[in-house]
Amino acid sequence: MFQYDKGDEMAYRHTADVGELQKEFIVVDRDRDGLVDFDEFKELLNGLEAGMSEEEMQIGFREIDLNGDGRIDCEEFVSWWSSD
Ligand SMILES: [Ca+2]
Ligand SMILES: [Ca+2]
Repeated sequence: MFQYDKGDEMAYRHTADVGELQKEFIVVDRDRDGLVDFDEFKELLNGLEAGMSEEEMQIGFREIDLNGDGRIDCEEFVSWWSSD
């Protein structure tokens, strides 16, 4: 699973607390239905200027969408963010 071999990375994990991530999730979830769909995910990445192609974004979206229902819920978002 996680490899705690880098000190800096570990410190970062501790600063990213779940409350902050839930706030971030609400910002990303623009229509407030409690789920982030692919369009909302795309807007997030475009806002971050991640410079990813549509295809790369789809691959990333599928990686985060652990239960494969085509939408990212808060739990999936938090576990993605904390494992990055
Ligand atoms: Ca939504
Ligand atoms: Ca999901």
